[in-house]
Amino acid sequence: MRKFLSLALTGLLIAACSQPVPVAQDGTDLWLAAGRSYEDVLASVTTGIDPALPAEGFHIYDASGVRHVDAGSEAGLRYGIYALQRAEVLGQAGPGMDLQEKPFYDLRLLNHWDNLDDTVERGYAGMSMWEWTAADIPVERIHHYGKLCASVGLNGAVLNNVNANPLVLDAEHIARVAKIADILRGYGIKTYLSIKWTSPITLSGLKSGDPLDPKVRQWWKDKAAEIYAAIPDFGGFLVKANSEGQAGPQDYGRTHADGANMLAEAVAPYGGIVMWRAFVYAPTSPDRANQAVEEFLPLDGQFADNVIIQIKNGPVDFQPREPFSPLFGKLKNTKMMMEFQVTQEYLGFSNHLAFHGTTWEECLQADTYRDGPGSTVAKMVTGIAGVANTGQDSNFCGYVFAQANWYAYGRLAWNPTLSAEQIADEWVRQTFLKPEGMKDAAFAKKFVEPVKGILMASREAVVDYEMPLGLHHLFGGTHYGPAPWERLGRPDWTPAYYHKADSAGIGFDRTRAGSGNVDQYNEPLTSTYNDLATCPENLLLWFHHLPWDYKLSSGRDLWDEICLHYDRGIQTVEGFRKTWQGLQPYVSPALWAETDRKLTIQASDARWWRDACVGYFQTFSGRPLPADVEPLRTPIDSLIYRSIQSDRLGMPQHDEAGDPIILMPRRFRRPQ
Ligand code: GCW
Repeated sequence: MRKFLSLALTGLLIAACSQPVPVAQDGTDLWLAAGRSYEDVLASVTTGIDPALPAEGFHIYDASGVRHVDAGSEAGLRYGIYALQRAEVLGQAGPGMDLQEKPFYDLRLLNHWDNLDDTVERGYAGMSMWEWTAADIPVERIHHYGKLCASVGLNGAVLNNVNANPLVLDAEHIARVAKIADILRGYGIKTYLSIKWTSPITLSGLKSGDPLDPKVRQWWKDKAAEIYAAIPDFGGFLVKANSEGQAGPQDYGRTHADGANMLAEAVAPYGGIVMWRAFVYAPTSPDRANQAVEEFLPLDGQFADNVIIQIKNGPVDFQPREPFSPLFGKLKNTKMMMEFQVTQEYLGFSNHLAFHGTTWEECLQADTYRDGPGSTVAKMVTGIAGVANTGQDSNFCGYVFAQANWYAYGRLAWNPTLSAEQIADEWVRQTFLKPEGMKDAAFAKKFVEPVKGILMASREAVVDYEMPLGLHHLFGGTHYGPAPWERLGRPDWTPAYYHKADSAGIGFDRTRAGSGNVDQYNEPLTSTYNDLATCPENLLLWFHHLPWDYKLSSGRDLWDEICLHYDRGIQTVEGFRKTWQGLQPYVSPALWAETDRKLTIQASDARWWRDACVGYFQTFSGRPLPADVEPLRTPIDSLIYRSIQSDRLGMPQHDEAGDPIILMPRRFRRPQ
């Protein structure tokens, strides 16, 4: 008996000892958490600058038992060392390693929508990471940011919001920006600024902003000289003009080309560029999705060489799913640049787990057919920008899984042909430390694979519970929660403009019989989208207005299918929660608890979305929910016209249980 007991105890002890012990981490290292430090990797190799290599390219190889990293420049060398560090973590740096790379795009930028009062437009990770209002710049954080950008190959940062404050160009701010640029330069990052069109008027009292007025032209030339005196390698300007109330050349009867070329002339002597945004739309247009092509196609070929048109991935505005912007397939004699949104303005802020690797892969790989088959969006653009999700939070992004989008963006900017799955794999292995006492293979199987599974399914889950089958822009004012009922105010800012639900059906008719948006695409896409038989189902209601009983490929009615998608979104997030519960033994308690809370919120928000959208659309369809979906949690009468309580900075509030704190409609609220 005694012998049996001692054997059993030994067994228990062995079992206890082989339990993985999670390593404590708080997410502040982001994806540089695992592996050797940059300095250690650098010290362990022989480096050399080889002018024959591309400027930002590198070559890692072994010769006579020595590991070499050669590069075309200091920046290339840095990328090479980080590539080696990553390869080590991924187990791809064994003897005989031979890796030669160069970036696909020369321009790989982050756009910070940071305001000079330190608020961040669509920022969900605290106030501006540049700390504009503080006495001095946050040196340490900027170094950290520089390392993170360099580690994924990003080489440019626009520091301020496209809704720009003219004061960013006054002497005091230029001096401050120069200090930031001095740090970023050390990481191969160029500094850029967004400008306000009316700056000459506000800053120097000029009477006009007419781009053909010699005084205005001279003002910008002088301003460029002043900036370049302080920042010799300044990158140039990003411009939002004649868009959402911002002034622009059209106010003076001039074109986008007149405006962009004037600025281009001012920065050209210094090698600067102008990134001119194509995000323009007027409330009077019957289809917002048509307007970029309508405004920019007639100007094709009229832009100066150092102007690049920056185009959002979709024709409306960073929705959970949009087709690619047709402009990518139309401009032939104008440089184009991609604008992705890393910050999750429409995908649950920093509360929802929504990995954009798949969103961007879908867009970059889409075929525009501009120059025949194989004219992918990735090949049409010559640069890439991502609206950053960074803030003062110690982990930069609000929480650990939001960092995956910064990482994915950087990796795709370096190589747009990488797969989302590979990027997800890399990010998980670099970000989460393997528990002590756990074998690599066990970690891969028990942790990396399931987390990768969550990442890969996450964006589609958001599409399902927010706006499936091509529905879009069903948001309330803050762009967090659902408000399909909203129809007051500027029409193209209301959900009703986009879903067009009525008793006959739902969806935006962009066919030839409708807004004609399909004609902005090249064949065969025009026909594919126009024809119901070939239109991809995930874009069905983007391009078509269909009756509730329209039969889908599943054999089910549209109404049932809509309900099933919303339900699937909820169930997928419930699946993420369950998976995450099971991963607790492998993750730092801090990171585990943070993500657990976020997933709880996400699951509750998913139900709120479903209740609001299905409940509201049901008032038109008049049909019951299909039998196999979860019943609505809250009846539509208790949700309609209601929104979530938000804090001063617009961050949504949830209660202890993770449920959204829903406010009574304004007119029902008691007077204070
Ligand atoms: O997505 C919309 C946002 C605005 C933003 C604008 C833009 C910076 O809601 O906050 O303004 O697009 O991209 O200019």
